[in-house]
Amino acid sequence: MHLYQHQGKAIVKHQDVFYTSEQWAWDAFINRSGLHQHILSDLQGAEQNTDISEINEAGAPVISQEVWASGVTYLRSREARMQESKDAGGGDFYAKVYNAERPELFFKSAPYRVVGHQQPVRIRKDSKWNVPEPELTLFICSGGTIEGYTVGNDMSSRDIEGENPLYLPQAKSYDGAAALGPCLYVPESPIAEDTLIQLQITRGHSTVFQDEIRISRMKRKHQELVDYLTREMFFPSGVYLMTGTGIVPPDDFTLNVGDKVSITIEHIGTLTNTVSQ
Ligand code: DO4
Ligand code: MG
Repeated sequence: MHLYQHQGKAIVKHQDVFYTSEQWAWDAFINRSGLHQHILSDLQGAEQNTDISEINEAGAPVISQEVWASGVTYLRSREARMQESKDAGGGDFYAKVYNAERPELFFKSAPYRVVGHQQPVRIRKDSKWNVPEPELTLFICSGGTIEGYTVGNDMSSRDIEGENPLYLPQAKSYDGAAALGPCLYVPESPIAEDTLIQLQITRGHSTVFQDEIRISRMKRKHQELVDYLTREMFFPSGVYLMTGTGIVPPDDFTLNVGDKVSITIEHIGTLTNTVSQ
């Protein structure tokens, strides 16, 4: 089933039927262990709705949830970071974290900075080298279990990140740097290991970059990332965790204002954002 956030309430799409209820305040509705089963029982008393116009106005599937992110979980990300930071002597850090037991986890966004499907993502005015990072994003409830998935874009300023690894928070966190959507996918069992992630960047009428990768290429298990994230932190309304990128455009590529970034993850949907400044 797919959950859309509209004006703070959840709309459920299940077997091509939409369900709504005034009772379904987003934070409380999604923050339950065994969410899929809970929703199946909620649907019994809910109103069926054939008017799907509200879906087009759905916001990011976030009200009070922080967004965290994982780094260097795919070989391609390790290679790209080593290359961009080699002059700063930062390359070794990325090789080490790729192989270390402890993953790289960083704070990506407060909920009020997250943008949804069809809203603009931003590139920083003080950066000249920017890329989107298409990432499967986990939803973990306050009990610490993975309850759903969404599509994430971890917008990144590669020149700032490459200048010094200590600049990572500035390369990763700014207004419009985190996009999530278009919905929260809540399956009965964990998402398939061969799930495909696709990225397409269009400029005017041309595709200027596209690539794809399966989540089976990720070095770490989802549960491993979640265990580290929740070791010493409690998230009262649950939390989103981006799982890292396996797609990085070549080093001569940077996003331009006006580019359209579309990220599709099988079973979930497509998150599309236009780049602004
Ligand atoms: O270590 C820097 C950031 C890594 C990252 O965002 C990724 O691998 O997706
Ligand atoms: Mg990333």
